[in-house]
This record gives sequence, C-alpha cells and structure tokens, in this order.
Amino acid sequence: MKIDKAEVIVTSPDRNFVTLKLTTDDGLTGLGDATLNGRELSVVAYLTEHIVPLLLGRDAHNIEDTWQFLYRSAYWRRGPVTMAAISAVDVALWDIKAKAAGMPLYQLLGGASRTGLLAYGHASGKSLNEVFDSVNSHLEQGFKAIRVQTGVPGLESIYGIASNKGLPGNEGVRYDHEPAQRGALPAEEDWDTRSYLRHVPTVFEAVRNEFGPELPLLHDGHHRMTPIQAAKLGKSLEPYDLFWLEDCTPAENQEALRLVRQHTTTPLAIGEIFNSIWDYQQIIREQLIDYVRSAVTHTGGITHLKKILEFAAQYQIKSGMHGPTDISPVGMAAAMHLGLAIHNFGIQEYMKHGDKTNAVFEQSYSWNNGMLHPGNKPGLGVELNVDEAGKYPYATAYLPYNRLADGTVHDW
Ligand code: EZ4
Ligand code: CO
Repeated sequence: MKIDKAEVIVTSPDRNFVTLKLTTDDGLTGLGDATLNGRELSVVAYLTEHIVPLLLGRDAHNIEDTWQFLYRSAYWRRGPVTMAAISAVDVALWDIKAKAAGMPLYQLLGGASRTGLLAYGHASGKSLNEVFDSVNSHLEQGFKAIRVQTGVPGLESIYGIASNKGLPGNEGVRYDHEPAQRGALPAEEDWDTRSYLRHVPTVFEAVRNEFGPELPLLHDGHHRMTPIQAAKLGKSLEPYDLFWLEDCTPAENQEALRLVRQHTTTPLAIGEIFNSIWDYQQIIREQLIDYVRSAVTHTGGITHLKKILEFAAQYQIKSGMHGPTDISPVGMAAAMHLGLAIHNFGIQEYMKHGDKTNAVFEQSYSWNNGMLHPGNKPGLGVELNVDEAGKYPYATAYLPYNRLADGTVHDW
C-alpha cells in the first residue's frame, strides 16, 4: 500500500485550517491536521516544499519508520512548524491504517479503556454576572467540567473572554473563545499581573458559592506569571479546589515549576505550546505537573504524543489534551481516539466548532451528556468536503499580543 498522492488543503470556514490528505495506490485516504494558529502558511510551505515530495511512493503502513525518517532526516529537529507537519503525516497514516483494518482508530491503539471522554468547556465573562451566565449556559449544554476566565478591573481586553462580536457572517453570535482575529496586524491586549492576582481568587470564591463544591473548575494563566507569582495564585486558589491551573508560567524554563510546586497543592497543567517529549522530560521526571496539555496536532501526532503520555503515566500524570477551535475536527478526532485508548486519560478540552467548520469537516464523533466519543467508523471518522472547503480561502489572522501599562511587551 503505497502513498500515491499528498495534498495540502487550506480552508478558512470560521477560521484557518491546514489539512494534509494522503491517498494510497489502492484508493484509501487519510487526513491529518497541521493547523498552527497565526502561522498556518509556514506549515503549508514545510509540507508542500519539503515533506510531500518525500512521501510519494512510501509504504503507507510504516508509520513509525516514516515518523523517524521525517524527524531525523531533517537534521533540524523539533519546533512547532516541523512537529505540526510531522503530526499531520502521522495522523493521516493512522487514519489510513485503521481504514485498511476496517476499525475505528482507537482499536489499533489498544481498544477502549473507557466509555467516553470527560470534556471541559470555556466559560468567560468580563463581569461576575457574565461569568455566571456563561457557566449556566455551559451547564445547560451538558458540560460536566468548566474552565472559568474572567475580566480584570482596569484591563480593557484580556485573554480568554469571549467577545459578543461573533465570527464574520455570524455577527452577534457568541463564539467561545476565539483568540485569533482576522486582519493584517495582531490585536493588542492589556496586562497587569498584580491586578489579576488580586481579582481572580474573588471570582473563584463567588463561582464556588454559586455553583457548589462538586463542579470541576479549571483556569488558564496563559503563561503570564513568574514562578513566585504563580505560586501565590496557586495558593490563593486552593480553597476553591481547582481541577487544574494551566500554563501558570511560560515553562521554557522547566525548573520554574519546582518553585510553584513547593508552594501549592493546586494541580498544574502545562504544554499546549510544547512540541516534543524533550519539553516535558524534566517536569514529568520531577513530577512538577499533573496534566499534559499537548495536542496531537502540535506534538508530532499520535505516535509521539502516545510516548509522552506513556512516560507521564509512570508518574500518575494524566492527559489534558489541548482542544481549542484552532485544532481542526481532524485533530480533535485524533485526540479522542488516543484519549479513549490510553489508561491515563484525564480530561479533554472541547470548544465546539462553528457551523461552517462542521460542514467542511464531516464528523462521526459525538457529544453526549458532557462526554465525547470518537465514533465507530473505520479510521478517524472525519472526512473533508472539498466543495465546502473550497468556498473559504485563507484569510490572514493573528493571535493577539500583550502590553503592560508602560508599553512593555508581555507574554500573551
Ligand atoms: O490560546 O489555542 O487553553 N487554551 C488556550 C487557547 C490558546 C489558543 C492559541 O492558538 O490557551 O485558547
Ligand atoms: Co491554554
């Protein structure tokens, strides 16, 4: 079974997505997600110029060998662009292998370890009232775990707050929470860590009082704190029993988390911008985190993320795969198959895609009573509707960035 055709498809329903489609000589097709929010075309170039020519004629069954060949033969290893490109190849090959076997992909990964995947959604609001409304609306949708992001007094526009502007063509319809914005330049947001550290615990206190002790609550610090600030936040959130505090520090400096860990029992999750096992080596070995945030899409595919998660399992660290809307339905399906199969599944982030995206990517995964399931179609269970995809050409979009009050650029 040889790879006969490799196409890179860029489409922008609601937002930009990059998809790799492989076709074998016996007519099977496989899809892989290569979307890198705000830097999509760099992955398109990496795939088109440097990977597609290497794939044609290769045995589609040799997934591990293809992974090692692409990773090692480049010489220049790792990095978000390279690893997103390798991920797309890897997932497309798993899709093909599972279709060839006539099985849903999770069967090839060891079979189901559970009946469904606990998923969390994104509640947010500028004011406490808006936060409560958003939590209520998520409960009505069936979510059994909820991330809470809140506005901070004095800051106009910050990460994690859904805008009521909506998407182009769907103005006025809230779309939780889409940070990238179409336009020629990145939007500028505000930041002040001291105000944030003062305000956030008051919001979690109010949310706990309103919604009770049982609901799992999560929060994303989005890389803004120093280790000692993160330690302080973790400690001040302890009474509200968070499921996790995410990306509290930038963590390029893995040792930073030692200090956070020494001061707080709030569980820590990190890694959505990591791209290989080497980003995790120290923090897993030293048990500095509780959840691995990597997405299949950004961490070298199922082949590589499975290795990270198996390493994590030795230390009782669980999965908490990244699942924002910038992971395409192809990437989400890959996460669901992997999450269903591994023993140390923790939780899956799930932001529902918009209607246009759902029309481009025909899905067989399901959302029922707060739980996700990848479905039982052979392969990943996602197909790309080429006619729908063709309606939405690439549109320049950037993630925002941050400045402090004095104009200093800060981590976003
Ligand atoms: O900002 O995926 O936990 N989720 C997140 C996301 C990220 C976006 C960046 O592309 O932090 O909202
Ligand atoms: Co995050």
